Amino acid sequence: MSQHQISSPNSSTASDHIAKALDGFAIELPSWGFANTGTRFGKFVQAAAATSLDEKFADAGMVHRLTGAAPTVALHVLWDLPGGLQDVAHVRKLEAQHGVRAGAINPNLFQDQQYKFGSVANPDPTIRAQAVAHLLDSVEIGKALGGQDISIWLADGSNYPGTQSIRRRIQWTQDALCQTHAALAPGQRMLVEYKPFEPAFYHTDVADWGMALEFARRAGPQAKVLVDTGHHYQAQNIEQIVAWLLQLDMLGGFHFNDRRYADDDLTLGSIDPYQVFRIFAEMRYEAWLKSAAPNTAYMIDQSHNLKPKMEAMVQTVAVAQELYARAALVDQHVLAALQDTCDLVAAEELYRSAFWQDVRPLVREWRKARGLAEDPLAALHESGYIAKITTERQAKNAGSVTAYA
Ligand code: RM4
Ligand code: MN
Ligand code: MN
Repeated sequence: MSQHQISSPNSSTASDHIAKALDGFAIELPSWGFANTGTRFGKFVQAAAATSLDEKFADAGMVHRLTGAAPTVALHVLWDLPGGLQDVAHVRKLEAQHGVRAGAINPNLFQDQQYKFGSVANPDPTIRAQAVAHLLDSVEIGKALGGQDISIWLADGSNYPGTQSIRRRIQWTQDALCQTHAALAPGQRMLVEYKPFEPAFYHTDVADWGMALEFARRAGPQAKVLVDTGHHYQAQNIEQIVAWLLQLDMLGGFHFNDRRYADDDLTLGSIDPYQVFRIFAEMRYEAWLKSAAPNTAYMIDQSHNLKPKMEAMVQTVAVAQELYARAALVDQHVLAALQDTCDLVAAEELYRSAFWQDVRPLVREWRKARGLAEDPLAALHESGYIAKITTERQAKNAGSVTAYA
């Protein structure tokens, strides 16, 4: 045992740490998480799912009112703004009406028929140009709505060896990202997301953080990397990637979800809460080091096929708050000292104890002090909101599937 004090912080300190951390914690909701989605095998329609952008905003507003931590909604251009810039005025109205703002703008380069063999990396220059035009439209939408991020995920890749030139596709992808970056306004950012496989099953053009990092760096200073927690191979040490990207000032944002196998879109922390804690602990370390929270967007990217949407979203935000609160309990000063003296067991115990602390009573206290529902899930049930939207939407939902996230 070291000479350092490693007992868990006394409860008033813990409650202060947690209150301060939660005051600064916000996580973005995905518009597509409120709509009916499915797997490639089937779509199970939910009577209460949102059937329009208005309903997505209404749902997001409700989640924010219940949790106090979800002030923005990520939008998917094709699903939410099919009219492009013309839809911006409507979004503005919804923002005012529901008390949540538009967040990251997600171009959609994976659904239209012309993208069968790729979008920005399609061998056909006409299709590449269409893809770039959509990226540029998305940048303009972002400017009009005033959000910070254009969040780019490319489904491009190939299914069989030898069928596509990996090398030429690198160049095409780079060209598109450079053109997009050139259109950004000051203060706007472009996030490059990576994913190892699916829908492409042999090679994916932006398959891992190294590729995303290189693409972002070559595109320009306003391009950063987006880490989707579900987009890694099984044994990948995700917090190490997070640490590297923080070290390089290249971590633009997260898409949070959990998984057991691949891109499963499960609820954050449902399979491995310690993984989420470890990621948040790296974020807290960065904030401690620089005395300021990094400009990294926390976003949810989950689309629940079986769980009811509203309940799952409220649960996710609450879980994120709890795990972030636990990470805030790591005493960075003491931990750094223990690391310096290679006091392995004490360092690990300090880290682990923060994870194992049940912060729920303190999070409740914080909610109460901020005038929020102490138990957001219970408050959702008691509010009658679910019953109301089920009645309003069930006829519209019968048989319809609006998106395929
Ligand atoms: C992808 C990726 C993107 C998301 C789509 C719907 O797997 O995670 O971020 O926009 O799904
Ligand atoms: Mn994602
Ligand atoms: Mn995904």
